[in-house]
Amino acid sequence: MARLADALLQALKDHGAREIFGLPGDFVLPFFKAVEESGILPHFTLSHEPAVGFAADAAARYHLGLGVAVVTYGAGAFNLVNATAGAYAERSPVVVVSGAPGAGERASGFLLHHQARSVDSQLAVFREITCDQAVLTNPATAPLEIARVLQSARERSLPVYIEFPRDMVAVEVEKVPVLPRRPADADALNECVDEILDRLSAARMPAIVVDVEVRRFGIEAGVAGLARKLGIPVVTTFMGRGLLSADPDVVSGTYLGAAGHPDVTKLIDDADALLLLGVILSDTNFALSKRKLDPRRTIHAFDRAVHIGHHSYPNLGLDDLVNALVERTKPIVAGGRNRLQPVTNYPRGLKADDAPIRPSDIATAINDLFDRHGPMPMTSDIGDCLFTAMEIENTSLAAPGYYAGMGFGVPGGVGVAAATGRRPLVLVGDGAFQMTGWELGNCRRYGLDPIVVLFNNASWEMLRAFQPESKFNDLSDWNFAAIVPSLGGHGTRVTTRRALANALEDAYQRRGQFSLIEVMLPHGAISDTLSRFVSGFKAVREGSVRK
Ligand code: S1T
Ligand code: MG
Repeated sequence: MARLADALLQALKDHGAREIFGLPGDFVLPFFKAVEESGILPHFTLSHEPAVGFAADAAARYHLGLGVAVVTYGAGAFNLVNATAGAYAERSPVVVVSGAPGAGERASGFLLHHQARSVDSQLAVFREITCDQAVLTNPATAPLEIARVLQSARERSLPVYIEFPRDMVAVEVEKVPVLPRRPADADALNECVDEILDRLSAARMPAIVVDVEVRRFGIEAGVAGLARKLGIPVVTTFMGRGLLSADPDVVSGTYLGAAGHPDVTKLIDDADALLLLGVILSDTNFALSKRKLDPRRTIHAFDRAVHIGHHSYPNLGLDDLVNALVERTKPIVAGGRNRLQPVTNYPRGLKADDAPIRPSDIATAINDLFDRHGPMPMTSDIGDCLFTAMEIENTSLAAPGYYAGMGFGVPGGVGVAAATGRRPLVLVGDGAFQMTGWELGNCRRYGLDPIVVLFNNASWEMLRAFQPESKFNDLSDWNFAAIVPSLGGHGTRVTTRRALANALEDAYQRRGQFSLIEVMLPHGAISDTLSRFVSGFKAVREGSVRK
């Protein structure tokens, strides 16, 4: 027997959580006390709940365990809705633990502070954006409910919701078990593998596309091995950028349709069989395709199902599928078909002169930095910084490439630093920095020293690219580098390529405090990738409006 709070914390740890991100409030104070005093998991508090959610999400994306976000009822949890929605969209297993009113308060007859409509409005909202929920009101059933919910998070790699009434913290409960993994049906798996291998071997120009589920289920090495055995090239989606970064020999690049490297686009658009592993079929991933995805040439494994042509295999985990494919595939023999071809060349050798900085100069400078010192884990916000990231070598990256919600980059980087002990490089635009950049002030407390590259164009430039006539996209110059010392960091504002290269090297050498490099971009300067993406997107949109 243990107190429910300790049982939950131990269960989180047993299911792969490594740390807790949170922001307390009165409804969750007793649970937070248990977090602090039990020491079962280390905890990090941040300044605003969206950042708590982004940090937990990015931590999970990096360490492949569970991310945990602990917040108070109502005002806290509703602030976490957008980050949880993003985690759902991008398949990140974040466990939301929210404090809640106790049984006595519920029956008091008063409206409770932080209550929106009914006491259970919050639960109703989170039902929509999590894959499983538990409200811990019954000590007899709580352990099994927690076990089920945490298993759902792991099995589906999606967020879950646990509501913890504040009068339940000290009730005694049984230990929370770890439920056994549900194995795939062996016959179904065999038949599915046969069918996939038949289709791939009959194809002349097959290709593999990978997206985030491949990472979430820890099978990047398996997929790389499969690609080598089959001799089939691998391409990541936009959302899947950074996958298989340890296996550069198998990754041809990132598919961006009309906005991407033409050879990579050709590999996918001309393929006569496509194996889509863990791929989110979203507009950001596929809207710029010349060809619609044809079910007859597509094998799509996603969300525990495999769709081949016009039929489906339910309840097949992606990890089971890939492991079985690897096991059943014979390595290609010398002289056999091997179409592996890393085709993308990333820019290197920045000319360190007094010319103004363009976004692709930042990519070049970062490639040079990584060549000198080895790659750093990256997070990026949405904005031209993420399109510029496509010009950086395929290194590990966490970014909202599908959901496209701003504000992820900085708190995501703080989360990665806290959770992994590694030093991240964060890419962020000035608009997104206005949302969550403040969170850098928490680095000092925890001894974190990320490097932040801020793309300051004094503009919502991505919006301007879509709608150039609107003046509301002009932002003012906040002079972010000057704010940074008061947050405990080191700030440098750079306007030339020489200063950029120097600032990156200095930041790399400076340990013990965060560094912010505020890169001043000339008016209207956008990356080539974003420019191609916007014209492609407009063409698709106009085409579909006309239809
Ligand atoms: N609010 C939130 C939370 N997420 C969003 N994606 C948006 C609004 C809409 C939006 C964009 S891109 C963008 C906005 C406001 C401008 C981003 O500005 P900044 O960070 O400075 O980057 P850059 O100047 O490189 O564009 C999306 C995609 O619709
Ligand atoms: Mg901007």
